[in-house]
Amino acid sequence: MATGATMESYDAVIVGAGFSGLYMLHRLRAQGLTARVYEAGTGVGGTWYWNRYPGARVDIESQEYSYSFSPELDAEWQWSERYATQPELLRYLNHVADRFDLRRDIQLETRVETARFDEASNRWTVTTDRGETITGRYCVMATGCLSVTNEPQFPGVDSFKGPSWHTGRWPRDGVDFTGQRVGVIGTGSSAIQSIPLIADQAAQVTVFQRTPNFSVPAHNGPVDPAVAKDWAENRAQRRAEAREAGFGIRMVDGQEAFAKEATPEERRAAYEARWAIGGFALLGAYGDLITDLEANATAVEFVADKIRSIVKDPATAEKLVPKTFPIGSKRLCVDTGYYDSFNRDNVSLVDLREEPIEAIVPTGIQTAHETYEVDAIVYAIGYDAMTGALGKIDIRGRGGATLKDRWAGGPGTYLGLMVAGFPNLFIVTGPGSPSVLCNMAVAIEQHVEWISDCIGYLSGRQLGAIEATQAAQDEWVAHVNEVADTTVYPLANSWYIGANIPGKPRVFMPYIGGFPVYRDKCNAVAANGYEGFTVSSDAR
Ligand code: NA7
Repeated sequence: MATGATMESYDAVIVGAGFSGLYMLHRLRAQGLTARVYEAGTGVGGTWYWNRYPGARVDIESQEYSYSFSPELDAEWQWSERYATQPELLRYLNHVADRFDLRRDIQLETRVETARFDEASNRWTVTTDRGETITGRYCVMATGCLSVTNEPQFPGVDSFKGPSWHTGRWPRDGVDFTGQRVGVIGTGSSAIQSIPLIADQAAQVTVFQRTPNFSVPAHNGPVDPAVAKDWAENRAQRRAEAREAGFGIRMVDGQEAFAKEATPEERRAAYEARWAIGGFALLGAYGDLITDLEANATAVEFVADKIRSIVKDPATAEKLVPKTFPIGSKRLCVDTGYYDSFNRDNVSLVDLREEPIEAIVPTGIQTAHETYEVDAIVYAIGYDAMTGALGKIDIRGRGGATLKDRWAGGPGTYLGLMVAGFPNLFIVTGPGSPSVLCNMAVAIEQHVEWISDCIGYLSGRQLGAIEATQAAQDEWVAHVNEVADTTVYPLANSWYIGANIPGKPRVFMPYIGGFPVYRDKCNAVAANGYEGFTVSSDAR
């Protein structure tokens, strides 16, 4: 592995070797371009490399949460479960890296520290924590939406005498909780997936909940042979259906029917049917659930009743019922036995609204009411989402302007793909694109293909740089907000609006106009000679 002061140049530097970076490398190489990928982990896989906590699995059906670009890859890979586990997803991404011979252009255990645009050469100079300096005509940030952990800031956090882990930085060899008293802080998707499994092992689990979340059953299990057969026979069609669905997920494809127009009996039947299917299906029950608060409230009531019927202790059940935000406005959690965990003798719930955490002390977690003694702490407290990873790199564009300063009031992009003042810098699933509100596999493929086509367009015409215009960017940002405001999404204090990170500007980051609408817009922009961008040759 190359270390020390080198100065290599490539067509593209790609940051990150997860779902995005792997496909980006594959596409650019297929175009005859040279690329270098830097990856901080000791292996490829991104999200699925880092998130090894018990129960970590995808919340979209495995068949759909995978690359579609290679029919051969699709045909040879068999998913074992309806919702693949983290180890299986990591095996898949490693298989992709091997199958397409990607590893020779990926440098692991290397973190990119700076990226600077040189206006004279129209190239990016990138430096790493290993002391390397390389240049690339293009720089692609494939850094992930949920890759920078929200670190615990509680007073005394370092004083705890036992082990503690963030779910997003789980040890490779796993953790044995046998006989231990475990405190889990947070009740997002990571906590909801891991609590039932930790409870299977530990002597006692105390769950510290600041805000209850909506969770629906996964009904996970081995892939139904009929589903596998259907996919094998109709794969192209199924993939096309996912790409035409608003969220890039077939089961949440928009319904014509509206909850507000249905009778209570019809609604109950529709919700029951979708609860029985499991996963995000519930949100697809009616077309007005994410746009109309009254309609949304009918689904809230349905799930609240489910929680009350599953959790035997009424006081605990009531604490678990979300009351402060519409269903779906924070990412719906998909669980296996979460609510039922609270019927176990060894699981208890602490409501942080009643007794906030005051400090972490050597023996445990101290709230306003008491000190809960634990042997281990699991911080399931989420991520600095969507902009966190970009904020960790010192990115400087035209005139030496930093991305950090440009985004001080919230991230501005054109189509989530590029930022005015930062020529030739591409972001995969950046803020302002459907990203986390879409099946990430679908969103990533579309972005990678758009970016590689754009790079092909530029190199085919000997053009040196592409840059979003400020006017196009401003218009897009306004549109992203305008669309968000037609939905219930902005009503939640979610990581979609940066509410989980103290001091982060509150801006609704993903684009909720629907994947097909967004894709068509991106395609039209490209077809019109990259409308909203300026393209220029080197000789200026
Ligand atoms: P999330 O969804 O951001 O959940 C984090 C949880 O941690 C959530 O319940 C937070 O409560 C809680 N939290 C965060 N900070 C604190 C502090 N300081 N004190 C107490 N509780 C806190 O992250 P996940 O990892 O579960 O899931 C991320 C995504 O991964 C998920 O949406 C899927 O897409 C997969 P809050 O709600 O902010 O009150």
